[in-house]
Order: sequence, then structure tokens, then C-alpha cells
Amino acid sequence: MGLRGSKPPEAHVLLLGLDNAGKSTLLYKLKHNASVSTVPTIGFNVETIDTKKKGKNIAVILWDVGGQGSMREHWRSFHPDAAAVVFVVDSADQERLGEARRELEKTLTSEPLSGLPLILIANKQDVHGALTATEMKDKINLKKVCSGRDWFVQPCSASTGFGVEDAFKRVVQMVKLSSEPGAMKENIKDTVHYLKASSRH
Ligand SMILES: Nc1nc2c(ncn2[C@@H]2O[C@H](COP(=O)(O)OP(=O)(O)OP(=O)(O)O)[C@@H](O)[C@H]2O)c(=O)[nH]1
Ligand SMILES: [Mg+2]
Repeated sequence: MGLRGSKPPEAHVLLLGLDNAGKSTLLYKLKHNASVSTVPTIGFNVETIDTKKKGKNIAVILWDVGGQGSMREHWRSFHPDAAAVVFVVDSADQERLGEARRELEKTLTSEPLSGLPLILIANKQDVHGALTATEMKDKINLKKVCSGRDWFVQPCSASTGFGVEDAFKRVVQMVKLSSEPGAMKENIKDTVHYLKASSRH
């Protein structure tokens, strides 16, 4: 047990992926076990989930950043504090798989993310014709894309809840805890202010 009043360590986890992949649906399924109807995210959503890692309390802070083209330039501002990347892919949208792979590769070349674990969510498994997790792994050539880091592919349906808890357990297991919890770097703060201001207009 921690000291009274001391905050548990925090792990910032990025939820990234193309627009329509199901990031926000996944976030709210995880946080509230609710199926919410989402709109495309302009800016970001953030939720904290308190849990335990190796018997110790930790707070997992999930940053769900909009995936539309215009939003992707902001992903980078969320990289410095990240402890893991969750990349969500629509397994039923094979037409955009190449685009998803390119964005994933671009994301993983970012210096602050080097060596961090990657959890790939093969989402929308409830849709007929969706790629299986194994097919997804092979098509994205994940072994190569993720060389030098831990990775895992989780089949999931954010709509039905299938695989959602398993995905979160895997994140908690693989996440790297920061030695300096709680400190949000200045550039993230700036982006947060900017995105909040833009979403008001
Ligand atoms: N069938 C099915 N639909 C899903 C699933 N997950 C999400 N969706 C639907 O996909 C659409 C997009 O979901 P969002 O969660 O808003 O997608 P997003 O990744 O947050 O998109 P952006 O905010 O634009 O980046 C919504 O209509 C969801 O209901 C799933 O597992 N199965
Ligand atoms: Mg969203």
C-alpha cells in the first residue's frame, strides 16, 4: 500500500488509428462498459482507469486522439509522455489497411515512442468478413514494423465488448511505468489548450 495521500503511478497510453477505426467506442466501452454512439473526434478524449499492476495501484490514462487526416499532425504532441501505444484498426475495412499501416509505421518511427510496447487492436471482429487477428498481423507485417519493441495483436469488438477487457489487461501488462509520474510536458499542455480552443468554434 502506498503512503497516505500519495498518488499512484500513472501510465499515459495513446489510442491512435485512422478515423472510424473505433477508438472512442473502445474508450467508452472500457471506461463505462457502455455502448455509446460516437461522432468523429475533433480534438481528443481522455479517461483515467484505476487498476493494479503486479499488486500495486496504478492509474492508466487513456488519450483517444481524433484520427481524421487533419488531426493526425497533432498525434506527435502526445508522444513524449506515452508509456504504450494502442493502435486501433478496422478489420473490416481492407481498403484502408495500407493507409493504416503507413500511419502506424510513421507513428512508430517517432523518437519518443521508440522501444515502447505496441498493442494492435484488430477491431470490428463482429463484422462479417473482418480480417482475423492473424491475417491482420501478416498483412501489416507487424513483426517487421515492430522490430525492437514488444507487440501484441488483440482481436476485439468495441461494439459488443468482445476482447475489450483482454485488450486492457494486455495494455496493463505491457505498459512501461514512468519513473516521474504525473508530470505532463509543456508541449502536451500547449496542444491540449489549442485543441480545446479549436473545438469550441
Ligand atoms: N460493427 C462495429 N462497429 C464499430 C466497432 N467499433 C466502432 N464501431 C463503429 O465505427 C464507427 C466509428 O467509431 P468511433 O469510435 O467513433 O471511431 P474513432 O476511431 O473514434 O474515429 P475518429 O474519432 O474519427 O478518429 C461508429 O459508427 C462505431 O459505432 C465494432 O467493434 N464493430
Ligand atoms: Mg473518436
